[in-house]
Amino acid sequence: MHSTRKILLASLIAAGSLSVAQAADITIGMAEALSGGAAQYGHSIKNGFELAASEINAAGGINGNKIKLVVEDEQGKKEEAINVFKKLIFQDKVLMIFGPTLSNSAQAADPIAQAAKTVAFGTSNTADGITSIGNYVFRNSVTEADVLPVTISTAQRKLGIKKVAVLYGNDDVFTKSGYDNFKKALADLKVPVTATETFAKGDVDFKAQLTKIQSTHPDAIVLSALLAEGGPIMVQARQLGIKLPFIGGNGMNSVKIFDLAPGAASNDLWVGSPWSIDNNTPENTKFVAAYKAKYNTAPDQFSAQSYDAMHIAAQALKKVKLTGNLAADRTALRDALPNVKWTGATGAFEFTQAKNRAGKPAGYDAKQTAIISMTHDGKYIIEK
Ligand code: 1QQ
Repeated sequence: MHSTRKILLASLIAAGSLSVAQAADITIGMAEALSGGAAQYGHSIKNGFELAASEINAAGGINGNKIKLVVEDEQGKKEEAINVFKKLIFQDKVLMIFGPTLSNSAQAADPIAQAAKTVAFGTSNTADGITSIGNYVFRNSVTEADVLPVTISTAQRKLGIKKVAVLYGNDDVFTKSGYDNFKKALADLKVPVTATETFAKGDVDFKAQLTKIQSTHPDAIVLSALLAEGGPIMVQARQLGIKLPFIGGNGMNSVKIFDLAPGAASNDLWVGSPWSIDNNTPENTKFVAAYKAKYNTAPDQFSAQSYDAMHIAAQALKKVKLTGNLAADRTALRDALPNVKWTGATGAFEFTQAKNRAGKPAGYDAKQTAIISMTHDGKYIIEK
C-alpha cells in the first residue's frame, strides 16, 4: 500500500470513522441452553462452536474475515429461545443463528428466523418436523426417526430381546417424537411392548413407573428422556434391583450420564449417533485431541456436532460474496449451505432436503450413518 494511503487509513481508524476489524467480522449468533436442565448439553455445544471458530480464525478466517460469535443463553425454554432469536436477528443483526439446544425450543423459535429470512442451524435437534418449518431451517443432527430403528435392531440382534417396556417424557417435543419413533421401530421389528409409562419435565421420583414396568418382565427398557430425568431414572431403576439394559435416544447420548448415574447405575445403556469418541478417523482424532487440549475434558457427540456445524457453515461462507447488505447476505448464505459436503468429527456429511406438511420442499436434514454404542464402566463402547 502507498505510504500516504496507509497514513490516511490509520488516521481514519484512529478517528473511529473506519473500523477495519469490525467491518470484516462475520457475526454469527449462538442461542443455546447455558442454564437449567438442558445446560448439560448446551455447554458442550458451545465448546464445539468456539473450538471450530478459533481454528477457522487462526487459519486466517473466511476469505480474510474473522468469525465473531454472539453467545446467548436460551435456558432450554421456548419463550426464552424466542426472545433470544429476536435479539440476535433484529438487534445484533447476526448473519445466521446456531441453536437452539432442544427441539422443544426450536419448534417455537425457528419460525422467527424463517420469517426474518435468517438461517437457524440446529446441531442437536432430532425431533420430527423441525425442518418442515421452512427453507431457512437447517440441522446437522441426525433425527430420531433415522437413528432409533438402528439402535433397536442392533440391541435386538446383540441382546436377543423379545419384549420391552417403554418410558418417555410426554411434555417435550423431542421426548414425544422419540416415543413415536421408538413405537414405530418396535412395531416394524415385531417387538411387543409390555408396558408404556410416562413422566414430565421436572419430575424427580420415577419409582411408581419403574415398579410397574418391572412387574411386566420386559427384556429391556426403551427410554425417551433428556438427561435431567434420564439420569435419576437409571439410578432409581438400579435401586429397585432392575438390572435391565436401557435403550435410549439422543438425550441419553452424553458423557454427563456417568456423573448423573455414577458407577454401575449407568451400565448397559444403548444409544446411537454418527459420532463416537472411538471412531479413529483422522478428522475425529484431531477434534478429540484439540478439544481435550482446550477444555481439559473429553468431548461428547454434542460438541462434535457443533464443531462440525461451524465448519459446514464456514464452507458455505467461503462461497458467499458478502456485500454488507444484511438481507442479501443472509439469503446468499442460505442458498450456499445446501451444497456443502464435509467430512468432520462425525464422519461424512451432507444435507438432504425435508418437506413441509403440504409435501413441499422445506428445510434441510442431515444425511449420516449412525454408530451404536453401549455404556460400560463410564464409557460408551461401539457395538457392531
Ligand atoms: C432434541 C434433542 C435433545 C437431546 C438435544 C439436547 O435431541 O431436543 O431434539
